[in-house]
Amino acid sequence: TRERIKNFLRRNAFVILTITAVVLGIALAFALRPYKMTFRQIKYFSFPGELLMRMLQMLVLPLIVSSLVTGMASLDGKASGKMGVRAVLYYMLTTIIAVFIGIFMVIIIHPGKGSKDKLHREGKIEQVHTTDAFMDLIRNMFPPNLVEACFRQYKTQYSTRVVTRTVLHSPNSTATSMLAPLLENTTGILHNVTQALGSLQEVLNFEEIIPVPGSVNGLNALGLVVFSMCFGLVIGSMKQKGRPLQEFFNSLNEAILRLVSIIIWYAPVGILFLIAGKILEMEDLAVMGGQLGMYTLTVIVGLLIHALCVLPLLYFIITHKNPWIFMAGLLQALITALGTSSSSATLPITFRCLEENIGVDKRVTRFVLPVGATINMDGTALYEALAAIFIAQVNNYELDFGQIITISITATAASIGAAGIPQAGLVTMMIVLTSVGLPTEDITLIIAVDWFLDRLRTTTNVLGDSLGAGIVEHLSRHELEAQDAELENSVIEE
Ligand code: DAS
Repeated sequence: TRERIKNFLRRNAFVILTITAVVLGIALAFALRPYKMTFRQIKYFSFPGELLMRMLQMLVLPLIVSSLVTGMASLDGKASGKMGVRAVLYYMLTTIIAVFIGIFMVIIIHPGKGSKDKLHREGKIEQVHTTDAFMDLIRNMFPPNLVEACFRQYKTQYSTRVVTRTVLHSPNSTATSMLAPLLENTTGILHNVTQALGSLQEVLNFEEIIPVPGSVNGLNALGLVVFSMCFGLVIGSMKQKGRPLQEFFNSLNEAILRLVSIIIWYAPVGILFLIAGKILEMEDLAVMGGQLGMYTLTVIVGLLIHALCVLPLLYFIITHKNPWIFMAGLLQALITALGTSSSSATLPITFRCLEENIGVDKRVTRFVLPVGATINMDGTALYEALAAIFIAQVNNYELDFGQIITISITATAASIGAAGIPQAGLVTMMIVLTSVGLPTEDITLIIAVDWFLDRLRTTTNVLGDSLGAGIVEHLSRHELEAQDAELENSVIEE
C-alpha cells in the first residue's frame, strides 16, 4: 500500500497542490479581511496571481497558432473536414442546450421578483466617469456598426460617457472599481505585447497600426483561428515542400507545451493569490441576500445541471466511456479556469491535461481545443440568456415567446463572440439586452457578483471544450486509425 500511495501522490501532485492552494487562498483572504487593505495594497498582494495570468496569456497566441497549424497540416483534408463538422455540430448542440437550461431555470425559479428599485436600494448606485478605453475596448470586440447600435441606445440614456456601477458597499469603505480588472485583463495582453515590442503608441491604437491580434478578444481570436486553420491546410497540401514549415510549427508547439510544464509548477501559487486577492476586493460578502442572491443561486444551479448532468451524459451516450474518469484527469485545468476566469489563459493547461493525463490524440486536441476555447462557451451562453431574462424580470417587463427566441439566438451568438478573457460574457450581454429592448445599463445590477459567476461559467466553458475533444476523438477514431495505418505502410515502404 505504501507503494500505491506514493505513486498516487506522484500522479496527482499538481491537483493536490492546486486544491490546497485554493483552500489556503480562501483561508488567507478571510484572515486578512479584518485589516481592510486598500485597493492598491490588494493589487500588490495579488501580483503573484497577476504574474501567472500574464505568463499564461503570453503563451496563448503562439499556442493557438502552432497547435492549429500543426493540427490542420497533420490531418488530410477529408479527415479534418469531417472532424471539423463533428466539432461544430457538438458546439452548436451543447450551446443550444445550455441556453435552454438557462431560460428554463430563470423562468422556473423567477429570481427577479419585486421591482428593480429594491435591487437599487440594496446597493448605492454611484455614477462614475469611465475612460474612453472602456468604450474602445468594446468597440474592438465587435464590428463598429453592431457596437454603435448597442451603444446608441445606451448613450442616449447617459449624456456623458458614464457607466453606472452598482457599488454594493457600506457607506464608509472605499469602493473598488469592478471595471478595472476587465480593462486590465483585456489590454493586459496588449500591454505585454506592446512592452515586448518596445515603445509604441497608446495601447488601444496599437491594433490599428499593426493589426497583430495582440489581445485574444472577440473577433481577433476568431480571425486568428480561421487564418491558422487555412494556413495549416495549405501547408498540409504542399506535402514535401511544406515539410520545413510543418516541422517548425511542430517544434514550436512542443516548445510551448514544455514551457507549460514548467509554469504548471507555479500555477498553484498564482491561483492562491488570484483567489485571495479577489475575495479581499469584495467589499461586502453579505451582499448575496435578496434578489441578487436568488439570481446567483439560479446561475449556479443552471451551470451545475449543464456541467455535471448534460455534458457527462452526452459524453457517456456517445463514447460509452466513464465521464468521471475523464473529468478527474481534467481537474487541474478546471481549477485553473476557476482561478483565472479565463478559458484562453487556461488553454495551455487544458492541452496538458488532455494529452498527458487523459491521452487524447494530439491531432484532435490541436484542432478542437483552440477552436472550442474561442467559439464554444456553453457556460457563457447559459449565463447571458439567464441574466437577460432576470433583468427583464426586475424591470417587470413581460417577454413574449418571440423575444425569448431572440434571446436564445443572441445569447448563442454573443457567447461565440465573447473572448476567453475575464468578464467577456458580461460585456457581450449588451447585444442580448439590446435585441429585446432592455436597458443595457442594467448590467450594473449584476456586476457585483459577476467576478464570482464568471469563474463558474469559465469552468463550464473549459469542461465543454474538453469533453468535446474526447467526443470528437471517439467519433473520428476510424479516420485516425486509417491515417495511422497509412503512416505505418509508408514507413514500411521507406
Ligand atoms: N471568462 C470567459 C471565459 O474565459 C467567460 C465569460 O466571461 O463569460 O470563458
